[in-house]
Amino acid sequence: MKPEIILTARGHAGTMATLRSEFTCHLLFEASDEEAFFRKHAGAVRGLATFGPMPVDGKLMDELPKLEIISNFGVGVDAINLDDARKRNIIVTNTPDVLNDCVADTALALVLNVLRKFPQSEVYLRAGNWAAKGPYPLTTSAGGKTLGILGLGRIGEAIAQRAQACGMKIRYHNRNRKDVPYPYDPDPVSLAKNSDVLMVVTPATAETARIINAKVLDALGPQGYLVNIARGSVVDEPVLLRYLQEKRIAGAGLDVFADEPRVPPEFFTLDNAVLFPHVGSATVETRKAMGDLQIENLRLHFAGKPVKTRVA
Ligand code: 8YV
Repeated sequence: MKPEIILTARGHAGTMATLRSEFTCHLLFEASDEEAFFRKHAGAVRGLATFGPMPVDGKLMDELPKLEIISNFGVGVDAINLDDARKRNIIVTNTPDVLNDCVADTALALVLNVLRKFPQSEVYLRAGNWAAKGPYPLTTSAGGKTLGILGLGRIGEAIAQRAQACGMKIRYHNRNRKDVPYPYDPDPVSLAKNSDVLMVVTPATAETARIINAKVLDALGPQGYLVNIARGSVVDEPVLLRYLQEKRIAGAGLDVFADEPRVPPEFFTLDNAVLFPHVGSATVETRKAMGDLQIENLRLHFAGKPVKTRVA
């Protein structure tokens, strides 16, 4: 008998095929009547494969009395209430490490694109402006600038390596100082003050909600840039929008937003922002590796073995 699991959203084709071959999968995202869906499957479901921002809280866990494991596709588990899971002895797993390089590539791309305005310069060329109006205006170099990393974990370290290859200097702030060769700042405001580009990599938790606020943006200042590849919730988005409109910071590179996939349309008219549709880990290779790890955790658990990447 294959263990029964619920899938909250559609994974990529390979992940879906493997999940379906090893487990009896119930597809929540295809259910037209969620109540009826839960009535039908709740009694037998032992696992939840989660994808994306759908909240998984105690209420949902209580609807699934046999739930043993929540296996998330992605490193960020902010959509899952970890306290509620812990209280119910439900294991939560995620997919760390396999996405570090890809997300760090995206972070560096945002730094370069926002400083050098490559996307805007391409639009300029395609509009025929090069020949008509002359060269694209000069932009800002990355080399020699300081990148302040808020949340120097495994992804942050991969970003630091790449940024150093571009000649950038690194500083950081974490709750606890680390044994790394980079200068430490005791809080986000000091980090912003000492940085040309503030890179937000910190996980989204109750403590980090809107940690990037007016004070931090004031410290970053009119020559400073913000890059966010973490979660939209760590930034006070309306304040950021206003600071970009009023040029109170120089620019922003954003891969994440507060209410994805909805992005406030006021962002679309900004010349000093580069906006990506949450593509941090979105390559075929990385998404496959993430799916494989998500499945491996389910497989190990249902074989009675310890999972590979349990969330602490
Ligand atoms: C994915 C992510 O876009 O790992 C994460 O936390 O944000 C991304 O890699 C997301 O998990 C897709 O569901």
